[in-house]
Amino acid sequence: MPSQPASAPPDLPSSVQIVPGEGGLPLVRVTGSAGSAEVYLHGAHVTAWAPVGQEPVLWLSAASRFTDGAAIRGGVPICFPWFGAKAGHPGAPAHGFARLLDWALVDAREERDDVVLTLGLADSDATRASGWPHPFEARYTVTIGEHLTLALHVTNRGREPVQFEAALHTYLRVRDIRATEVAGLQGAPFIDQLAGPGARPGEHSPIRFDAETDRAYLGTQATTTVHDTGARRTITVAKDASNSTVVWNPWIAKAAAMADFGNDEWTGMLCIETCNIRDDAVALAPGESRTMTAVLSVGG
Ligand code: TA6
Repeated sequence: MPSQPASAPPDLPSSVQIVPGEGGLPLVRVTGSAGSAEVYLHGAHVTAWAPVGQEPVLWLSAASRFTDGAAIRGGVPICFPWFGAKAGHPGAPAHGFARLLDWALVDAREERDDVVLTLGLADSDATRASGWPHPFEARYTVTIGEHLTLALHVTNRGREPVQFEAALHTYLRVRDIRATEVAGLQGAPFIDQLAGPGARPGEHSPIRFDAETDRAYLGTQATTTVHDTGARRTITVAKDASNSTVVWNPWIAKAAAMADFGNDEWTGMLCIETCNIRDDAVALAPGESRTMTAVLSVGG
């Protein structure tokens, strides 16, 4: 998909550099006093984050593509303005166009121990060509430090009401998914995306993994805690203005079926996705905005 017109990058603080990344794609490299990160303008895609003193928190496939028209495999893909396949548009890209387009770096600044990047995307011939004709403006604020805060702010710039889905499709690194437990979603009903429509009743125990797992929890604002027992650490994903959480691990067969996913990489990752999808899709009146936020933290 053609890129958005590049805008002049802002003045950059010394903690921020724009360098050629994988595939020659522009990469914003952040080395802050409390944490470091890498963000590609392609998809406004955060591909790495680590608080100072911590192992990397995000997972990135060694087989990922870094080319126009393809999503980076890992990090935090932005799924917008739809999640999964676009109903009635078999040719539309899965998970929307936001992760396939170049975003503009609108601002970069230091705020105490954090570095705050703001990236922007607006409607264009490319977005309208994907079967979503709506004027919009998106701002994505990435705050890098002891925590990683991701805030997706969408404004309806059209004269008609609009409805959209959004997901911060976060790939977390874990030592071994088979020794990992997810707490916080107990009791929340979920749709098992592998078993077709219809919500399953909530479960009373934390989630453990022994097969491909693809669950959409709807109507929940809960913080999710990943207990990575192999690494003896926890990763929490708190959220604001998000009513859905997706939990996904492809396991063996699905991993082997993806060209941009190493056959053995499934053991080292888990997606905890901060979303508004399906019944939780967002409706905006003309001129109205909504911000969905995820906050990632690492604990002992
Ligand atoms: O969020 C889970 C999911 O919808 C899975 O069904 C799987 O398709 C995954 O997203 C990855 O999708 P992608 O289009 O990035 O390959």
